[in-house]
Amino acid sequence: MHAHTNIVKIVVANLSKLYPKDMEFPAHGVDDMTKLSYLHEPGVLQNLAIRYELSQIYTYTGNILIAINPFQGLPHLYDTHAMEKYKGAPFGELSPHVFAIADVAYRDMANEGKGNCILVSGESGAGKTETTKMLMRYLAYLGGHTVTEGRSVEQKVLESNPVLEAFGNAKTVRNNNSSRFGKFVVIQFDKHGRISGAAIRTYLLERSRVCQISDPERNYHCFYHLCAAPPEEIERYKLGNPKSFHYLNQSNCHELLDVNDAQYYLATRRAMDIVGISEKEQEAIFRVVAAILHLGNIDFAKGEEVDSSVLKDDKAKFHLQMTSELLMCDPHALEDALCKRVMVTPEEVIKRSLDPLGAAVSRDGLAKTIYSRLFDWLVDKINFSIGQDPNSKSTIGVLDIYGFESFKTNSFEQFCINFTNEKLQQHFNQHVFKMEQEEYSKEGIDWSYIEFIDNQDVLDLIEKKPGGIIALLDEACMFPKSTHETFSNKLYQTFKVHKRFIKPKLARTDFTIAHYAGEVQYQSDQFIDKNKDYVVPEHQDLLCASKCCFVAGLFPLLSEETMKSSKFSSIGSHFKLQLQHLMDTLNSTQPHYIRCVKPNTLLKPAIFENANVMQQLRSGGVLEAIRISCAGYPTHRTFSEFVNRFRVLSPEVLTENHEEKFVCQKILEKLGFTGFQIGNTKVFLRAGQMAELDAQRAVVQGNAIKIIQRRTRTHI
Ligand code: AOV
Ligand code: MG
Repeated sequence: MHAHTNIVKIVVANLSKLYPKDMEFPAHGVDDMTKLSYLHEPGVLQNLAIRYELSQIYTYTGNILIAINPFQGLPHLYDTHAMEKYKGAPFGELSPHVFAIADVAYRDMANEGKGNCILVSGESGAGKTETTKMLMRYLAYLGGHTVTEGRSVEQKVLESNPVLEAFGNAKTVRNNNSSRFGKFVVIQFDKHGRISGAAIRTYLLERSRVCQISDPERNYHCFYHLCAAPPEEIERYKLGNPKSFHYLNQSNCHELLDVNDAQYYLATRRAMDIVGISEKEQEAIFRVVAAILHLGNIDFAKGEEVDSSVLKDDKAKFHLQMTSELLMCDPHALEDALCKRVMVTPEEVIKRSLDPLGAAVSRDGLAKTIYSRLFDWLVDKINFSIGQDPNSKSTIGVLDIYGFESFKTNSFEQFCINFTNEKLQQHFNQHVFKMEQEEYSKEGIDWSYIEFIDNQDVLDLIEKKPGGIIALLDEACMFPKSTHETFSNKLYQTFKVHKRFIKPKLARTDFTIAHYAGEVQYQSDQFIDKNKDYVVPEHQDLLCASKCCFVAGLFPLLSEETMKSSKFSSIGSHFKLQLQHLMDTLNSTQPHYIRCVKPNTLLKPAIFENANVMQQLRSGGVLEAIRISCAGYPTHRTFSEFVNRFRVLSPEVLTENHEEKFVCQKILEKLGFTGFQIGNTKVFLRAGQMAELDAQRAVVQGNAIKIIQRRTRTHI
């Protein structure tokens, strides 16, 4: 076919699938979706795609920021110059940016003395953690100190990130630096708007990764960092190539492209210095990390007695020796703790042997416990070192959780991660749709209801008490004869007709949940084990007796009572409670939302996969959010808040001693605003109007200051 041949292609389409093209669509797209003349999926998608091609990764939807992962460094976007520009700039005046969101949160916090929070959501690899770090950097810039000696609070807050990432992030199929824990950082400010403290709360670290990884994922970064440490350290800890350790060589991926583990090791140590972890503590931390690697190499073989186990060979003996040296505990006691179990019967105490498989499970359990205690220690230490300000009422919380995940095999960890995302999605729904529209009707303003997809039914399925999946799992854990088969059958029976629960065809123990972001099929075989929060008493005794006070400190002596009570403690229920506390905290603050979008699954720059992006926008309720921002009133203020803030714009209205409601109306009319509504107790403003009012207020106040200055000068 010749290139110049005109090809006429006829496409037959259903009329309902045709959307009008916006003829006035600007070549560069629009920076706020509410400015689109037609609101439909193709238009929204096209706008994002055009902007992404021009490296405009941020776009507003009213007050919500959509951030599309650039998968490449854009340093100019985040440098000091950019921070200076955004400081105090009216919202919407400059191009959309994370800094603008942080700036609004900071000003709301300062003006109204209220708690604010910034919630960053999106699927795994969408850019939540990077976005959170930018937010924290900007808040540190706004509320920072000039410190002459020692470390400032904000430096410690910022440097907590690399430390926690080294120990809590890992490469997964979805993201090379995937957060395997949730994090909520509350930054506290004094009455001058200066950072006066901070508190870091973390949520459920993925423990199984410590001893079980699959290709091409990696274990936690810190293990590889340590294997790339300077030679003296390698020699001291008898480390070497990651390939020689069972906990690392289950996957063939040991190195990451563009990541130099040796440099990261040094950077982590430096960050530890800054957050206030002493040299001695750092030595102990990495000694424990090394011990875990050696522990993983202790292999077992069948012993002479039936169902018993012994160390497999000389190699296993060497690693046992190394582990006990590094943890400073008795090697025989360590061997016993791994290979034997103490059984207490009413008559006597018997030591029972474990078979090689049982011993390996015991070993892995020990590794997971040590690691998660180490992680908790780090968080406590950082919090202690940063310090909290008990008097601060002005706070900004920044939430960075693990994003929605769906892998080939999904276990209890994915279940908890996706449960977290459901909770956050519900918070978004509640604020953006439910509460917003309830407020409209309560205040009696003109409004026609906008529908959205409520995910309350998924949450009921997971967390309802009694009868939800977590409750049924707890029951299964308490009943000694349960297996994953009985647990799965119970689920199948209970949720036979649940809209969000599916028994996959051919599956015998798998179950599928229709999450807000898509269906995920879970393998139930390890749910029961993984839900039990249990430390083997022999492990506890062993490490509590360690001669290293750091190690012993990770395993404090338990009270008689806790020792005796064999009541099982449920990870799922505990996690549910933690999330509930988090939601309570969030509900008492003013939220700001950032929705991160992952443009492609290749993790590469400049590739924008339409269907993929559309799916994320749809499931996150972005289109409905645009609709509500276009038609709705994103800003509400009580009459007195409004009058206090904007009286300067029209002082003459006040002199006439009118009702506040009337004053609000007058101020807005005088300035030529239209489209706002006056409710029963509040003023409702359209998108952008608040920023416009603030800008005018700044001008008037600026002039007033100039006049005062001029007057003072003439007096002199
Ligand atoms: P996530 O936090 O949302 O995933 P990250 O924030 O770790 O995702 O982002 C994944 C990767 O995308 C980063 O390592 C960067 O390489 C790149 N990236 C993200 N945002 C930016 C940005 N603004 N500029 C440049 N590169 C960026 V997870 O924690 O897996 O849910 O659990
Ligand atoms: Mg992350």
